[in-house]
Amino acid sequence: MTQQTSMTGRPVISATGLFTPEQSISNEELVASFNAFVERFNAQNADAIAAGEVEALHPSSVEFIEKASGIKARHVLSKEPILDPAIMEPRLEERGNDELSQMAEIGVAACRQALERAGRDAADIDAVLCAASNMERPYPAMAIEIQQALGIDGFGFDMNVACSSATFGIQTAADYIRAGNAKSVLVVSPEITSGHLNWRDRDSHFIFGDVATAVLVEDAAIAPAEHWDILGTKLKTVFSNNIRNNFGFLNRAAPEGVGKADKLFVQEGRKVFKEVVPMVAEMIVSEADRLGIDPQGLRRLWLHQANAGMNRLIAQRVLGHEADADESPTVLDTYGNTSSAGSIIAFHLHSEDLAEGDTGLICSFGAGYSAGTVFVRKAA
Ligand code: CO8
Repeated sequence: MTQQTSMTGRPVISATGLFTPEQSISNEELVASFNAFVERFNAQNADAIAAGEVEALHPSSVEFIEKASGIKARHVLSKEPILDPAIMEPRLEERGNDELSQMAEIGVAACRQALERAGRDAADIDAVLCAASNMERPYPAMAIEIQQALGIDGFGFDMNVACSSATFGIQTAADYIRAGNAKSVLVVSPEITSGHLNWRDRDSHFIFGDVATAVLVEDAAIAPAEHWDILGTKLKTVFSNNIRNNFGFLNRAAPEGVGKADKLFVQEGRKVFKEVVPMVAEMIVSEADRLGIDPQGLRRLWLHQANAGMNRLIAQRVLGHEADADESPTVLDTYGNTSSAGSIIAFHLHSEDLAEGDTGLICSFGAGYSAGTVFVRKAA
């Protein structure tokens, strides 16, 4: 699905917002907790392991995590229980129907910052799209709760495209503006990934972190002077079993599967790496070509934050040389993989220094597979 700017409205990014949980887990803390769990498991199952009936678990390592992924720490909403070898899950108290839900609360915080940065009042917003990997409940939609909390008169709905939710949300918002159906749309991505990460899985326990981002997409006609023109957006999905999460409302109809590992995040990380890098690099270059943009002239790439090695390879294929931290900034070291929020955090934290006329790319990729590109140019 590809759209070009129409005669009706010209979409721009007016501002972004970021909510970062106060608590953070370092690799050292994470590995100490994981290895305590492994020791406990192996001790408790010593006889079965010796008899060959149960496989011994292997310890994790700080060096492996940093070398394989570039991740050094991740923010979370609920640190203590995640690090408790007897729990290894977040604990977030159930909230009543009259209270803001967890996702709405952090989403609202990110939205408020985006509105403030744009000098925009909630009353001016037409729509809220909650675009994230997981929703706290099926209904009312998270977007409607966020809309209500902010006092927005209009409409909202949820959309889930895993790691690409935010870029899919930006294109959807841009399409409303191109079609003249809205002038100001909030795309909010509250990602509480700690809820669906298997903290007992050595292959993936280090990957994810919690965060919320917001992107205010508006018609250029009403946007603040300082904004980013959206030059073009493109979305792509290709089915893959290499990243799965089989959690869903029909699980109770198959009780034998409830609580199994496939109801959390599982992936074949190596295959994802090999298949997604060429797919995304090719997509970026061909979309740049369609828009008449020289990919090698891109001032900055705000890539999805899953793996430092993936980003190094993608940036090299797009720019034609090894990218430095200025050309392809990373937030993986402190945030980990925050699913759809990753490229938006990178944009939020590393875009103010660019000059008028500079062109850059926000790009997501992940489960589905799904990928999205948003080419932007600084207007002022
Ligand atoms: N400590 C020590 N050793 C380890 C560990 C560990 N923690 N884990 C694995 N090893 C070992 C393995 O056993 C293996 O040993 P051996 O060679 O003896 O078999 C060795 O290290 C190498 O393992 P891998 O081949 O798995 O390691 P890689 O170098 O491939 O690195 C990565 C693993 C980091 C996972 C890497 O493959 C990667 O990042 N791939 C890309 C993943 C990616 O982009 N995924 C996107 C998914 S995100 C997404 O779409 C969002 C979904 C929605 C989120 C939902 C919320 C949770």
